[in-house]
Amino acid sequence: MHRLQPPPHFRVAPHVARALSLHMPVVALESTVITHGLPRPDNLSLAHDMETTIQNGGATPATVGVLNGKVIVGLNDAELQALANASSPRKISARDFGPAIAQKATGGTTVAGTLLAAHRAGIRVFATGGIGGVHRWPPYDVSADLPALAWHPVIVVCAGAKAILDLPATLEMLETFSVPVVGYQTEEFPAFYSRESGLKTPHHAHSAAEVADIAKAHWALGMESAVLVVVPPPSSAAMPYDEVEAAIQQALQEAEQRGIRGQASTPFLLSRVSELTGHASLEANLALLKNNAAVAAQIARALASPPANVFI
Ligand code: PSU
Ligand code: MN
Repeated sequence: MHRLQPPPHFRVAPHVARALSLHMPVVALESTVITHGLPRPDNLSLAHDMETTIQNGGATPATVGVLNGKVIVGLNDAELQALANASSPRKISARDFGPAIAQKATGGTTVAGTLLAAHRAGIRVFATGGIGGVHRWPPYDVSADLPALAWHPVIVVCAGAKAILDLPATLEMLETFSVPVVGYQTEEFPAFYSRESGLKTPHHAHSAAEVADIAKAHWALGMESAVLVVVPPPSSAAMPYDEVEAAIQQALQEAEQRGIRGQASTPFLLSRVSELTGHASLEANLALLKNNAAVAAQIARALASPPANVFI
């Protein structure tokens, strides 16, 4: 694995840089979920819980975020707190880094933004809740997460794409971008809050080691795309598909009436669905984020470990 020189304005935390230089397992985490996805104080406690889960799983967490124009890979506790409590933080996708750096802004990085930062820092595994994708309406609103998955060779562990999206169209576009979608111990493409969606995953894996083998084989071909690992939300917190879908339909209608579009769309829809489901979806969101962190730590360890017949 070649070592990359991080771009100017990047700050890779010393413990993360050390883990990377020793080829120890590292898992990147996004921060739009902290700044825009979850209400306070759940946002900060969730950020800590994900980091602890990754540490307990034997890997080093590296939460990515932008503070005063610095792209930080591996936010420390004080920095996480500053981000969680920032007033009007930006939602920073790939296109937003340049302006945020130049204007010394603060914000949470989306899946697309975190993928870019992880790739530049040399991190190969990233855990998130759900990726962005093709919106149901307007259908030309396609998240920058999708092309970012085409460009950055990172294993992304998620619970599928966010249920508010057009899931069949999102899966099609992942195929267009040559991103393998691997069901983790499932053949069903999960619908974020629900274990079922009625859609199948094109591939599946039984173990973290199998995911690592798939990614190594994919990248050995010279492919530059991500490997998307989809993990169903834990049964204890998952919601029935029909119940979520009813709330989504209503949230979509309200978004249209209120003219909510573009960057504001995903945060609005997710928080409205959370209100409409009596916060059951918030519970599911928190549970799946922690579960994805645990799976990502296992995958990072499998990816870091040398083959069994190699002695060092
Ligand atoms: N999780 C949430 N809320 C969010 C997001 C995640 O609970 O807002 C973010 C993710 O970071 C994802 C982004 O990358 O939403 C997608 O937004 P858009 O559809 O605008 O690309
Ligand atoms: Mn969008």
